[in-house]
Amino acid sequence: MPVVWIDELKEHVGEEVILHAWIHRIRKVSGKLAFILLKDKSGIVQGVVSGKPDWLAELSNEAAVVVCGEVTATTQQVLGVELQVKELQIVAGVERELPFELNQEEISAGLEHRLDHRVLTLRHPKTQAVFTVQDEIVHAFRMFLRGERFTEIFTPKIVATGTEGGTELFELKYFETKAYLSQSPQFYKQMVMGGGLQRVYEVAAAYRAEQHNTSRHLSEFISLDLEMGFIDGLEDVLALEERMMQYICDHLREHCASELALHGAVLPKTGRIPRLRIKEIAAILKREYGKELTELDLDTEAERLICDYVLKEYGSEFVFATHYGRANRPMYTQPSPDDPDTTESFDMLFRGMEMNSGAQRVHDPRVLEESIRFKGLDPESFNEYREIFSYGTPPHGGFAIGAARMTTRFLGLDNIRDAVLFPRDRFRLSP
Ligand code: AMO
Repeated sequence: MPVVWIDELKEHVGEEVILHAWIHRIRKVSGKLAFILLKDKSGIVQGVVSGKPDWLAELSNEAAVVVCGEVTATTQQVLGVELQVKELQIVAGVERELPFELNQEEISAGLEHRLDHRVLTLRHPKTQAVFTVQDEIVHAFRMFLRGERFTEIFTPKIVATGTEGGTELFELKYFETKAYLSQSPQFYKQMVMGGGLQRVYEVAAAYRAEQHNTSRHLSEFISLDLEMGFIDGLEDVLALEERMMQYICDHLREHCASELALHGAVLPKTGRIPRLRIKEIAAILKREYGKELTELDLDTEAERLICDYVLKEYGSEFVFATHYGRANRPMYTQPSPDDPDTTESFDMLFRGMEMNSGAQRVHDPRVLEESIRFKGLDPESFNEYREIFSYGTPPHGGFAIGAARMTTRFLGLDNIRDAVLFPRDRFRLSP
């Protein structure tokens, strides 16, 4: 007898099959009939139990079971089939009271309580859907880039220096010396690109000692990074991301329709993404909302307002905010030739929030040295990073997307922690 997934049952009408599942809900009806909802990672199906088998009294919600039954067609169920249960074996029972109900439309428990019992929340279809969608986002990211002849790389997360400036570094004891947790694969992805792999990407954890507990920052996040050599300018990077967003959204439409529906999520319209320079944005924000920018940078409110504006004026939920101030971007960012207090940098904003940062990088070793000094840093301490720039490193650029931010925004979740299996923040280090 074949072991099948619940979403394959309709291909087995009239046959006897085996399911590996958990009990979602038990509904006993009068007389000799009971209904049990069975769930596996692919869906939920109704099992019809007739007679009063011995195991029925032992059964509880969330027990792990192996069920054998005949698949019958029905118009009463969304799935179009149900299972006439013949045999059921409880392979692992439930020994303690559940911390919350798992078979209601929502888990009615606060975020912290849910995170304390994170693995159990995965028994809820809506929670599970978040991680299915995230898996497909990352899968699409990889497939798109492989199609563009990018190579996946793996770079160290125990490092000797920070890359992004600022103080958000986690320090650790490394034998007789000090090391840090990597904030970003930034230097390595550039070095490996210039080394000859030309187009590279990485999917890996990045670490930031974020002091503030916000709904969009964590101490550890999965960063979808890429770097591309031989670009003509920033526009090549923007065009690549535009095509990537199209690809990811098409992929989600095709593979995650039911998960998106569970969250009532509507994917954005893709296509041309408006590009607005920070200086233009400053003028728009002042004119339309009376908001002054004090730097060539956007705060949270500015990101939200410009997204509102672009949606209204251009009908796009995405916007590329470009040309951030030189003071506001790290030393590896290419200064703009036509406007030296700005840089060839960008953020992609989506539904009011920054999804990713990126830029054309400095590739001329002399400009790099000057740029490091401009930031008040010592070029000598970046010698290993700088080496490849003396050996034919072409113009290049790239960006990094926060996987959880993208998942959060696509699904309309309130807090980034809902899109991370085991979030790490200022106050949470377990489970
Ligand atoms: P940046 O520091 O802007 O750029 O990070 C890139 C993207 O990573 C996500 N992100 C975070 N997600 C959750 N918690 C955090 N604390 C957090 N910090 C950042 C965001 C952000 O847009 N090296 C550059 C990228 C590049 O230029 O290629 C960098 O790390 O989605």
